[in-house]
Amino acid sequence: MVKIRCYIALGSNLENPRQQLQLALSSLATAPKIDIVRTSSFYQTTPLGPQDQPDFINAVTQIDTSLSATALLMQLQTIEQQQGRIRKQRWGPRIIDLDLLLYGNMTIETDVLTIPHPGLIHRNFVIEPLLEIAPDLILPNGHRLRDLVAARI
Ligand code: ROI
Repeated sequence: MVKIRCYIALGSNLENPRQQLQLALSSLATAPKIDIVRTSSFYQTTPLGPQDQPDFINAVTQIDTSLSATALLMQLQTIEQQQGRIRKQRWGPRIIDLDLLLYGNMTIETDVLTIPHPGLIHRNFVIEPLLEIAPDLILPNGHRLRDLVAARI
């Protein structure tokens, strides 16, 4: 079976964020057709957006999956819902956020999914854990993430 290497960003700043990340990781580990390869350290980060909310805990995990990108996205949303996340308030605090960053070497643009995730190269709370577990990562556009970050003004 063909397995696609993917990266998922995890973030939480409500209701014991470290525990929320652990719970999401164990749900991923037991989900069908998903193998966790490695997971970054947990990072405590100041909120991007409104500052009147708790610090976040962020991490990135690398998985291999035989799920389609859409099926994987649905699985991530199921896990978010299991952990009591109601709806995505933009810029607001959240119990758990699971963002699909990369799906193999593919570029995807549909109504529900943009891959690579548009926030990927702009958000330090994603870049730092991602480079920890994949220091030589090459993006679908052929650029090395590390080089893009180094060139950023
Ligand atoms: N800020 C940080 N530091 N980490 C996040 O995961 C995060 N997620 C968000 C917003 C509210 C934009 N800010 C964040 O959705």
